[in-house]
Amino acid sequence: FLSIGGLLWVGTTISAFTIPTIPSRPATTFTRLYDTPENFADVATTIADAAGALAGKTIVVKYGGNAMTSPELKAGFCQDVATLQKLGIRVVVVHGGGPQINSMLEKVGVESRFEGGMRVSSKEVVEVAEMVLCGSVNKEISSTICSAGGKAIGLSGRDDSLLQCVKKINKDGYDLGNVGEVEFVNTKLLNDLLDMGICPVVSPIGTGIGEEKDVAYNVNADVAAGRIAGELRAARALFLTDIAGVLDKEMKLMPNLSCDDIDSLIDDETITGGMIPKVSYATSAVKLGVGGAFITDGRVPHALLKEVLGGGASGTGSGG
Ligand code: X2W
Repeated sequence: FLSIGGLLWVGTTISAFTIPTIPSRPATTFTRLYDTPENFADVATTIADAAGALAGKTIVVKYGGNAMTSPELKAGFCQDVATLQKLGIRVVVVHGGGPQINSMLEKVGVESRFEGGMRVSSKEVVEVAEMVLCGSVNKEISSTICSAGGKAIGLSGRDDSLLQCVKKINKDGYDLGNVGEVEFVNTKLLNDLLDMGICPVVSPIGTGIGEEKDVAYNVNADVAAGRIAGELRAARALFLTDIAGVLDKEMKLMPNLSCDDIDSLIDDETITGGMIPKVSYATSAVKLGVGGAFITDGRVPHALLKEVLGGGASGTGSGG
């Protein structure tokens, strides 16, 4: 046969072929990974053990709006999700977007306020929340995970009745409007996607039940994540936020909390505002059988990977 450039001449047919090349990198810029950290073997072993323990298992990650502040953090988070997927860990992302909803409400001149960590939600507020969460925030996260080499699909809690809600009745008596309490989670949909190697990226807008099935509910993203983790009996629930973890009254981190500690910490106002739903629903997830729930500082670059593979929690953990 005759070979000219990239064409291989065989008999009467010409077919394209590629000449195998060995990729070369200039010695000055290329360092073998194992030449870099002195404790490479320790690092590799820690990562392998953590990944091995979670391979084939499900983790639910709440990605809060306050942890999405910079494009670098967002890209790092999505890259971490893709990396965990490559290691065979089944990842569900439940995102928030409180600050993003605030700025859109401001733009359109609609007022809103929070009570006990929940946004009081008129129909108008829910419309804006749905537009922001299911539109720009959700699609940006799912597409960035895909461009980082992962597989993700963005879903609203209204898609295939994923998050079925009733109106949340506030124990202090004020009307929260269309804020949803999640009654049922369509775990089959999530498990089917996970079985296909896809990461569901869920925005916390829920659907009503029965006669109310056309009603949209605004669900606090911590509530949605805690309920999803609990119903999936996930190995772990992680809440990425903009604080080091749960702090005591002297603003010192409480690294471990048991489910029994929570009520008294809320009653004596150590835990307040937006930390209340986070801690309460992390606790109920653990009570439903989730292996452990962790509240972590999402402002740390690659917080997710560090938390899952880094050999220990950095924020507040409960249950394992
Ligand atoms: C939240 C949903 C978004 C959310 C809201 O309207 O802000 C309720 O409070 P973060 O970023 O996790 O705070 N819904 C009822 O929870 O976002």
